[in-house]
Amino acid sequence: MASTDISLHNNVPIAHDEHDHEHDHHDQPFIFKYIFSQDHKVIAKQFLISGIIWAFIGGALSSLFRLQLGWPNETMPFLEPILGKWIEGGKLNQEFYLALVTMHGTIMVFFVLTAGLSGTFSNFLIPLQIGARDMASGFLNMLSYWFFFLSSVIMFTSLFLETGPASAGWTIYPPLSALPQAIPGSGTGMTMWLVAMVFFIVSSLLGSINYISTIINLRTAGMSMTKLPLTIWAFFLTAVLGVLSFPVLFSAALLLVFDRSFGTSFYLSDIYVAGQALSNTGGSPILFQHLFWFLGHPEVYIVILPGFGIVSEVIATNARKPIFGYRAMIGSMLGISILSFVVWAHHMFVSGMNPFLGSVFMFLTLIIAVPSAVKVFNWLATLWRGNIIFTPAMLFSIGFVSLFISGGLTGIILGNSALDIQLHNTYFVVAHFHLVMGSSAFFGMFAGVYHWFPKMFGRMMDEKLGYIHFWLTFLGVYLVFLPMHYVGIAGFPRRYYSWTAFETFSQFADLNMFISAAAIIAWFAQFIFLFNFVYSIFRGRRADANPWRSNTLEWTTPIHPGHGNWPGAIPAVYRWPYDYSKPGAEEDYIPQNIPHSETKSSNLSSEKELE
Ligand code: HEM
Ligand SMILES: [Cu+2]
Repeated sequence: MASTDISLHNNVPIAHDEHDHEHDHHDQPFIFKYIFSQDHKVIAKQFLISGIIWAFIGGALSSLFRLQLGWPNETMPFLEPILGKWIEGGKLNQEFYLALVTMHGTIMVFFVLTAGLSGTFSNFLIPLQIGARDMASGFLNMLSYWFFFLSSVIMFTSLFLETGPASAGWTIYPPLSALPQAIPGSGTGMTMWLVAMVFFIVSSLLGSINYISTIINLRTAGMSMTKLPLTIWAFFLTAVLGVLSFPVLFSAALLLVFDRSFGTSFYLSDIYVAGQALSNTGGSPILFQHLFWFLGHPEVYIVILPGFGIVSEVIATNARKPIFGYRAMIGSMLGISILSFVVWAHHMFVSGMNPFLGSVFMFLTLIIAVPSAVKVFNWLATLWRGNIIFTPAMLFSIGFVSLFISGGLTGIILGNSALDIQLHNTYFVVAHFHLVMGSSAFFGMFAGVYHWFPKMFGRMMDEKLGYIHFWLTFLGVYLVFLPMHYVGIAGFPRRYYSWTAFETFSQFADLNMFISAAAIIAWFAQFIFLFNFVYSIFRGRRADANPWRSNTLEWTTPIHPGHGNWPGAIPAVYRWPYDYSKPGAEEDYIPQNIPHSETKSSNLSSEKELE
């Protein structure tokens, strides 16, 4: 706890705490140092490793359903030893197919791209980049991870249920999710999904509250909000979105539990199951859709905002240029965050809502394109005539921008309520959100791992393997998701186990096979990353203190920072984080902790306040 106390006074340089920290660090038994640790850096690694494990599980599930979609007439007896009764006679069970897509979506959106991404980088970077000893509450931070772990265990266990895991899609729309008798996956699997999600929300809220209070209260001397790296702004807004929207999912889930277990009818009315009328009246499944998407849309930005931050940082550092439009970047993130709360019904254009209401949501949705475009132009302008260093992190960041553009464009199409009537629930939507959310958020995460690996583990990841990983993944995701637009426009529906019964879709047999093959290859390419990650932790080249010649504070810590981050006083901050290639400067970067008095020749007239 010592670190937490000290961090509260972090503006006062305290020299004597160095000893305390080192002491603290070495004396702790293994279980407190690595398992129930309160050190934000250890917790970040816990989130990262859990996220990586979940990503491989989520990827494996998608490879399974892509096998079914790509080769619908084949039998796959080689999977029987793994899947048992779910693939009897080599034919994938139809209900299990639904479970696969449900669990794939849930795992990827919540466990990988929310917990794995925010959990890792908010935890790791917030104290290090704002100059704090740790999070505002190391204890709540630890709880946040362990609630996530508990949630993971429950969700994972549900994969092994006799009746299968939840199967109503990651959006768990009732009535399918509300009636345990509807399909096997609506039974215990759905209950466990809901319980797991409740713990997940607790974890997310504990994390977010901590991130917000840390950023507001624990910034080092001189670190004003307008000197923050964009990563921190992004993590801050992500946490605010989480705090405001996850409670709504919580209440939606709670009402669903009531409908399932206590005979209420919040979401149910006039239902017939197998010819029998149920007694529920008065509820509305549309209510659930409103509640779900009130979280669901901000959630997609919870997933992408950390990527915005990471990529801005990596691009500026590796283009050796100040980020273009720093304030516009903050403003656009703010704008996107606010707008993300008023567009949710674009997921419900075909739910029978009043077309007038639809046009309001359409208008608000399309406005998001403006701040999104501001961001894209700013990244491109930062790259423009930069002295670009193509590290793997930089490639993944540029890949992020590319995927964000490609996926964002189709958002503008889907945002038109009239066009969405044709496209809703087709592969066009699947293509849209996999490019803009799935793939680009993953690219942001990869960029972050490659870039901050030296700070996390004191060693470098292998560059060559990084390049191979990047190119296979980059080509892979485009080969997978571009063709999906095409089949989607033709009306190919999502979440269908088998399409062979529809004559009109038989023309897409080859394309489906192609998509599946590309998807499976892209999944295997991730093992290159896994190998590089694990190998480099133990055998990677040793990193020096600031391998990317970056300006932010984390690189002023020792190569292996102890609990408390800086052995001596916390550095003060004098300038913004993007002083790259300043005319007149001796080197092409000036870290944030260098006073203006030391860089007289490169100071601009606007930076008059020299100490
Ligand atoms: C210019 C910005 C964007 C616009 C105008 C837009 C618009 C839309 C619309 C209208 C839909 C509903 C389509 C339908 O179901 O028929 C949709 C679906 C979706 N979008 Fe976007 N989008 C944008 C950016 C994003 C971003 C940045 C993300 C995530 C990072 C994202 C993630 C999703 C997801 C996950 C879905 C589908 C969810 C589901 O049905 O399972 N979108 N988008
Ligand atoms: Cu949305």
